[in-house]
Amino acid sequence: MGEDAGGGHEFVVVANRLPVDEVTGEDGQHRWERSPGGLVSALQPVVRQRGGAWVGWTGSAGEAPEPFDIDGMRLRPVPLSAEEVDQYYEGQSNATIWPLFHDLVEQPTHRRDWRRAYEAVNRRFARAAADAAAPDATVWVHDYQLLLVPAMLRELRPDVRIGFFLHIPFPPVELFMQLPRRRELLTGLLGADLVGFQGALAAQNFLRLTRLLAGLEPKDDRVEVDGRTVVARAFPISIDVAEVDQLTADPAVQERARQLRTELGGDRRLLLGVDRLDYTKGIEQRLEAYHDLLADGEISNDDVVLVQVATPSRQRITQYQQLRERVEREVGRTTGEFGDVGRAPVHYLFQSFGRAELVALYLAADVMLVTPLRDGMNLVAKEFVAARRDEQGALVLSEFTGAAAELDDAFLVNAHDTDDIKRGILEALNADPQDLAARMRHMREQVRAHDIDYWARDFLGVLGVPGAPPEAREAAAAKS
Ligand code: GDG
Repeated sequence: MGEDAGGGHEFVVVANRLPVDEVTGEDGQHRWERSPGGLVSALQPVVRQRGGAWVGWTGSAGEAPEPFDIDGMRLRPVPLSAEEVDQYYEGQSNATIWPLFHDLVEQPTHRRDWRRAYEAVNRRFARAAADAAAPDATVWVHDYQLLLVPAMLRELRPDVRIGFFLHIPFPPVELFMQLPRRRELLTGLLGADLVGFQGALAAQNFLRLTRLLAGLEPKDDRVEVDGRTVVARAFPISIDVAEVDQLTADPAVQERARQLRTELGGDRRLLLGVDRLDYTKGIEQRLEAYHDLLADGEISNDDVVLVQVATPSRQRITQYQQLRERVEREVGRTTGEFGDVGRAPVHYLFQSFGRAELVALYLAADVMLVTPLRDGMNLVAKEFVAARRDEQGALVLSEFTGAAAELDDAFLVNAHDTDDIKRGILEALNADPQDLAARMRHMREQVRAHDIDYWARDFLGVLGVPGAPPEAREAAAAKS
C-alpha cells in the first residue's frame, strides 16, 4: 500500500484528531508530539504499518497546516474555526452525543446550531477523505464525532470501500430515539460497508434501530440498504502489547516502579486509578468507596495508599469543570480525615504522564481500579494486564466496560454501587496470591492473543482489504 501517482492513498484513516499535538519547546520552536488518548494509542501502529494517510484536526482552531509526514504516516489536517470547536467538538460531539451514548450518565444538551456545525464539519472531513483516497481505496472512519461521514463520503466517492468503527458504546434504541435528527445520524452510518462496534450488544442495538427508524430488515449481522449490504459486528479494540512489553522490560522502568513503591511508603499496598478526568470513568464513586473503606476501618492509611492519575480532558466543558471540583473536594475530604503528616491516603495527579511513567505505575500497583459507569472498551485495564508479566496484581473492573466481556477473571463490580466497589477492592486486597496469579495468567493470554494488530487485521479483513486476510479470526481462534 502507499501513495498512487496522483498522490492518493490506498488506505486512509479519518478521525477527529490527528495523532499529534503541537508543542512549543523552551527554544520557542514548534514541533509535533504524539498525543494521549485511546484512539491514538490504538491506531498509530496500524497506519504506520500500512504507510497510509490520516485525515484529522490538529487540535488548534484556525487555518490548518499543509499536509506533512510523521512516523511513516501522511497527516492531512482539516481546519476548524474557533466557533466550530465550540459547536461541533465541545457541543454536539462532547455535550450531546458523548453523554447520550454513555447511557445518560450526564444530561445531554440539544442545540440546533451545534447540529448545524456538526453537519458542516462532517462534510468537510468527508471532502478531505475523498481528496486523500486513491481510486478504489479503503477509508476507515472513526468515532462519534464523524457519524455522518460514511454517507457523505459515499456520495462523493462511490468507488471507495468504507469502514466505520465506533469507540464508544452504541446506546439502546430508546436512548438513541431521544436524539434530534436521529434518522440522519443512522443514515450517515449506513453509508459504510462495515460498521464496527466494541461489543455484540452495541451491534445489536444498531441493527434493531435500522428496523425501527429506517424500516429495514436486518438479518444476522447485516442489513440491505439501497441494494448494498452493510455488515455490523463487534471488534473489541485492544492495545499495542509489544509497546508495553518493551517498556516493562526496560530496567529504568522497573527501577522507577521500585522507587515509586518506596516513596509511597514501603510496605503499603498500592491501589491505582488511571483515567482521563471524565464523568463516565466513575472516579467519584471509586474515591467514595475508598473513603468509606477507610471510614469503616476496613483498610488503614498505614497499610494502603491510592494513586489516582486524572489526565486533563475537555476542560472547557462545564460538566468537566464541575467534575474536577467534585473530585478534588473528595480527595481533600479523604486526605483531611485520614492523612498523617508525610503520609497521604490519596495521591491525586491532575497531569498527563509519559508512557514509561504510566507503565512504571502499572508495575508498582497491587490493585488496579478501573470502575467506569460506562465505557466502550477501556484500554487501561488491558495495559495493566499486559504490563504484569510477573502475574501479580489484581484488577477491579466495572461490568459496564467493554473490557469486562474479555477480562472476566477480574474482580468485576457494579460501578454504580459504592458498596459493590468496596466489596471488589476488599476481595482483591485479600485474595490468595495463587488465585491472583491464575486470574492474571488467563487475562494475559486473552490480551496477548487479541492485541491491536489482531483487532485491525480482523476489521480490515472483514472489510476486504488486501493484505489483511479475513482468516484473522480463525487463525487467532486456532492459536488460543
Ligand atoms: C475511548 C473510549 C476505548 C491515559 N492517561 C495518560 C495516557 N493515557 C492513555 C491510557 C490509554 C488511553 O490513554 C485511554 O484509553 P481508554 O480506553 O481508557 O479511554 P478513552 O480515552 O475514553 O478512549 C474507550 C478507547 O476509546 C479505544 O477505543 O477503549 O472505551 O472511551 O491508552 O494509557 N497516556 C499518556 N499519558 C497519560 O497521562 N501517555
